[in-house]
Amino acid sequence: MLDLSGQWHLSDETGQYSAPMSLPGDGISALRAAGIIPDPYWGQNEYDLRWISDRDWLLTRTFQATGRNVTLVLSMLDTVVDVSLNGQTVLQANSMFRTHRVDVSEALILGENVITLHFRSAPRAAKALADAQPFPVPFQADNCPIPHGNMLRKPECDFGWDWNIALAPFGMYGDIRLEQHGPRISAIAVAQDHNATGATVTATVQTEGIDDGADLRVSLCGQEACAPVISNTATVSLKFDSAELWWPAGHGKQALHVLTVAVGDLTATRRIGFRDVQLVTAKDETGTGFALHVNGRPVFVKGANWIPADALGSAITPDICRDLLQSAVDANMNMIRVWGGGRYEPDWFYDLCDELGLLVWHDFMFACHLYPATDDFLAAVDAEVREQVARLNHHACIALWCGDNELLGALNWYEESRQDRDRYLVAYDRLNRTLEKALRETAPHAIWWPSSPSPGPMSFGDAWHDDRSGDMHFWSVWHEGRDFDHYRDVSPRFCSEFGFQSYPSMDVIRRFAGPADFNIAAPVMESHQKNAGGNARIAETMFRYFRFPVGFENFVYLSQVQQALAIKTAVTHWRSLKPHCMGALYWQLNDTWPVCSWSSLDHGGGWKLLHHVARRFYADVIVSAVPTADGVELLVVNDQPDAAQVEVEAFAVSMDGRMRNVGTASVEACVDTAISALVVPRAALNDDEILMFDWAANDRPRQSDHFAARPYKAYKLGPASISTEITEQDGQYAVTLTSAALALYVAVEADMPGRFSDNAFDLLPGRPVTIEFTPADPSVTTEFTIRDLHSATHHI
Ligand code: BMA
Repeated sequence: MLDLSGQWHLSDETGQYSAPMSLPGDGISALRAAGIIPDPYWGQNEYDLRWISDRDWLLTRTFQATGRNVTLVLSMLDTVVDVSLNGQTVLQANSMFRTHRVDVSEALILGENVITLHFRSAPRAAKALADAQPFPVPFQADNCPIPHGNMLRKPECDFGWDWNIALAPFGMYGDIRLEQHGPRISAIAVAQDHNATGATVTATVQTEGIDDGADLRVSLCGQEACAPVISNTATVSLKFDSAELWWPAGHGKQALHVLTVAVGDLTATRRIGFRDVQLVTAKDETGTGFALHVNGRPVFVKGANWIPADALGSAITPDICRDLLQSAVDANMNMIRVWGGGRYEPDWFYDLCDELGLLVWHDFMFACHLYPATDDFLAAVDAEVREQVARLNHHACIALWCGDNELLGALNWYEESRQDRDRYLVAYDRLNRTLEKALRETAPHAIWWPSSPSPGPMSFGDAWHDDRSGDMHFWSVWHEGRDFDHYRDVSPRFCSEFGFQSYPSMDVIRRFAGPADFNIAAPVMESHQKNAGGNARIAETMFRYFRFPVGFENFVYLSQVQQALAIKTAVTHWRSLKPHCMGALYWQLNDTWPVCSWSSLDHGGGWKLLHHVARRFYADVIVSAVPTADGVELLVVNDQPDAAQVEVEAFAVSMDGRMRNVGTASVEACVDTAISALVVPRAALNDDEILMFDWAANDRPRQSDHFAARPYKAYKLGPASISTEITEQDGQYAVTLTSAALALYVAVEADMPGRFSDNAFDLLPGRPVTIEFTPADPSVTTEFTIRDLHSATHHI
């Protein structure tokens, strides 16, 4: 094996630019590192850097070869690339979603070789393919300033998205190596069958160059079995009477075991977890449910949608992703949805999800556009699905495979498909059948879901508004401007997308804008908002619920408060509908660059206020406040494996912080359904009081929340005069906050990156709260800023 990653030489087609470039990596990051271009994420630099994608780029290096019979292996090659060896073309690649393996023995010479990767301009290649289509295949022009991304098997969001910078980068983010010809284990499919008597694990192994009759051994957890290889395939089953199970986070341990395959001198391993995942779509009086059962236990799915960890491939590292995924688990999530407009992630990403107990809903990589249905396109898709499913399906984390993101809805979004729906529907179905068939043939045990959202197989209703069946994308609050209460008007079976935008935190804004641009109407701020009308929606929503914030920094803070309030409203209500509703995945976990978006994690991994609030609303035991005709009902939701005794206390709290008990309850909270603990009658609260409630389950620490019956702007909050006491030990800070009156959504901000133990909490007089701050760099002194709802919206 000869690893060809490392230093290469980059130049453009005209010879104007040249720079060193390291693989794996992307060309834009290489130009930046060489000082040829400025930071693409700063200010409005994006627009001045689009030229990069409009030309071809060449990457070259030399290497010494000592043997001739070799295969060139390339993965995550982005995207339309002619590969030549000593001037001879050996590969014309056109998919980032395939591994390329080519025999280069003919072109290789003993001694020094020159290898060149000629990256074709993605926009030009996409345009040429669009022109060659038998009929127009429209794409999301509103969100993608670089056209025709739907023609290429490359992350769609590279062409722009309603949260992404549009740079159509190029590069290689996987492996590049030469392998000596010879026998190899090319794929290992692992199927599990669980029943009352135990688990059977079946490994179907594909080989190359292994003689028929060779003995192939599979071992796992101390057991071993063998089978002969016939026509380069062997199937071996192992039966286990008892096995330590893998559970999603919050439900048990993430037990993982190494399965080893050996044949002749070759060995290969896969790490698996014993777990049984079923998608239960039972018909009921409402429609068709959507519930995941893991190891026989219905699991309420809590999580968010995953987009690529950065717009530029060089920045996507295991450390960055580990931090983002760890934050998901720290916020009590048990699933992420790898969204179809991004990419299939490298193996290590799924290893992390296995270890952290994060189930993965995996879309195939199609989103929001219409797509070609030509034979060559479908053949490429078929090969892509077979490869990706074979590579990933053994992972414990993989819960289900979904055909695409929003392709059914997209049929209504374009003039062409509205005019000739039959044609585009047939094309859609050809693509969808190709995906389903390739999945079923590669991994017959895998769970297939046709599209997201979808009412179910062979159902084509409006899963954006009809909540009766399947998974739903509920966007009416953000995209249609409905109020937050509208989240309670729907009862999804499983909401796989819903979101509300906020501004990135100030430390992130400072990474792309100077103080002169700290204004929501400044062109720099508008260029870091990719959803048309997004800033207006944020501001309009503030008018609806809050007094207008004083100054830009308070605007940023309040945008994060209202985002948290929106998503909390949805999740706490939908969790209380369990088991009618069995999952909530908000849009979106992370950001690809510093931008206004629906994310709960800032670019760089910092926690927005929503992420802190998510940790609380995704906790295993919560109390959900739901307004009814006569008051507010407090329902206890318990996602622990067992029933819990939960003590609930409710208070009417006036603006000066005085509390009156308005109800106490002790309930046995079962796991299947929410239990009504209390109804606080409307008359129990005065107009100038809000409802606060706290609860404790089985002697665990008390949690609390509040419910304001009227918009916050209607309450006469007073100055809370919050005082702080800060101590520091070994670079770790403790901040104790004390208030003189009721203080809502108290947020502590640090002037440097780091992690707070909590944020966006309420304070009451006489009840100080201490939170911890772990700075990313403990050697630098941190300054803290305190905000709360009153101080953010009043000059005094
Ligand atoms: C969804 C996603 C994305 C988009 C988001 C916000 O439907 O699938 O396409 O970024 O909405 O508009």
